[in-house]
Amino acid sequence: MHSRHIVVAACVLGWMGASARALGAQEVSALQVRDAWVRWLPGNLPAGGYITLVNTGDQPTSLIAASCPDYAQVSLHRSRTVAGTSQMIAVHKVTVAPHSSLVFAAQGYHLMLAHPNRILKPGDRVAVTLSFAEGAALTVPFELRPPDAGADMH
Ligand SMILES: [Cu+2]
Repeated sequence: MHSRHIVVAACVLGWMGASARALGAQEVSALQVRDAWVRWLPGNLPAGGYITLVNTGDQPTSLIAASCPDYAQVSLHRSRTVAGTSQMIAVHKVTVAPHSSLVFAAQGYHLMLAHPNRILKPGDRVAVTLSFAEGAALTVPFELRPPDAGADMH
């Protein structure tokens, strides 16, 4: 039923020559963001942001950028262990296959939130806008949790 809905939207678009924005909105409806939180660190240290992306659609979807008014810099990172040393590398996109979900923490992905623009503390919420390759964007509240919050804590 869901995929039929997408086809209908695409037909209307072709018909009316409407903007891609409507298509983006349709694709966002196939995408859910869950368990959005930030591991807050003291002393203005960069903080890691974690989400679970759920793609219920028939097409892959890719997160390509994130921004937040409360941090001057937000990047997509992936942690990995190389020769026994944990490293972070910048990634340009995080792709979620159709009908699957991606748990950021479990895959080593995180948003790196650096240079806070205001004093933040655990319990606060920040609004992060996630941008996808299809031209869609989604703004999601992230809850700030203390430094000892586990990655398995949803
Ligand atoms: Cu990082």
